[in-house]
Amino acid sequence: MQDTPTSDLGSLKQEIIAAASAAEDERALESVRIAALGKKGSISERLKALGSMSPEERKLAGAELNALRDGVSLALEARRAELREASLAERLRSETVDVTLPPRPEPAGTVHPVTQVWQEAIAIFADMGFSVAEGPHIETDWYNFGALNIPPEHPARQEHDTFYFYPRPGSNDRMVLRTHTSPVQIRSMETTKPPIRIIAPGRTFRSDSDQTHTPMFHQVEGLVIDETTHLGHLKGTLEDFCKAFFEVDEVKMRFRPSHFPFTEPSMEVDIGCAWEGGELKIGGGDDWLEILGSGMVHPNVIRAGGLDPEVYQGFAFGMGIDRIAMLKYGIPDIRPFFEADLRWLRHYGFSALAVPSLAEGLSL
Ligand code: 2NL
Repeated sequence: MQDTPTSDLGSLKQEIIAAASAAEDERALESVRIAALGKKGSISERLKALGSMSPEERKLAGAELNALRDGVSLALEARRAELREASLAERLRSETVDVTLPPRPEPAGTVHPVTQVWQEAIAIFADMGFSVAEGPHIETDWYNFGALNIPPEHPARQEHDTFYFYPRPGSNDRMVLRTHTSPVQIRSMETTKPPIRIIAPGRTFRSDSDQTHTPMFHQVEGLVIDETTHLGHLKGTLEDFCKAFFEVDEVKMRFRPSHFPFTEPSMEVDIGCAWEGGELKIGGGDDWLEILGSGMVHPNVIRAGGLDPEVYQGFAFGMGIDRIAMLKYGIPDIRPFFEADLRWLRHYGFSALAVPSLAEGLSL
């Protein structure tokens, strides 16, 4: 019941504001706004009716209606802000994300023990200032044997120890699958002016197969060459390596005289160990485990690398990655290393997210 544009303005305002307060979301509130201020809204209709009034009446009624429109607009805007804040609060409450949950799906693969130990060795030697060097798997006779002071009649060169092959049928250019990573160090000597501090981790090949040998296996060799490098440096380096690798504070070591064509003198290195309750404990004890071979680089090998043995000397060492992986992680048989059995990999594998580092731990 609308007699004049300005009748019952007070209750109209109350009605609109009550409807705005009752609106539960922004869509409902928008309907309230349209019903009041839209083209055919209750306030708009009254503003239109001003046209049929006398100028004096219109002046008074216009001021009243404008005040009503402004008041209602402010009230609607305030309610809109209130609803917006409430809906944001509700989203923040209901859409929480627990960032501490593990990723999904669960990681499926594991890091192979060979890869793990390979990376552990790199982490340890890199920390001592060594660089990593790599080279080809297919080598010439010279880089694999000749340059290493291994004479033509040496048993290692025999057909039953070494894989020989001819890249082209009927050709004389016989090649070998490298039997150790030493060729990598020879190549480094040729291209690097001392001081040289490198390790060469990689695949190696020998025609051999039983419980402890596979035709393909992995080695890491090290080479240090400078003008005054001596046996004390060799012993200190290898002692630090053993402590870091086996993650023990003290390790009993024995340097046993041996023979390699490429080193003079040559030593095999044993570490103390003990069997306790069916488990191998490394570091102390009355038993010995051979873990690597080492020595001072033979002058003939320094010369073969293009350096003057009257000026330069150094040490070298080599160890089997697969073998020290078996020792450190208690793996009894080498053959499953290369059988790709998922059950074995799940049992002996490592988390891909735990990258070995001296700061965070080698094997967490
Ligand atoms: C072992 C013994 C060894 C080397 C490897 C080497 C390399 C160059 C010069 C001299 Cl370029 N030596 N390597 C030296 C001593 C021992 O390996 O029993 N490996 C499993």
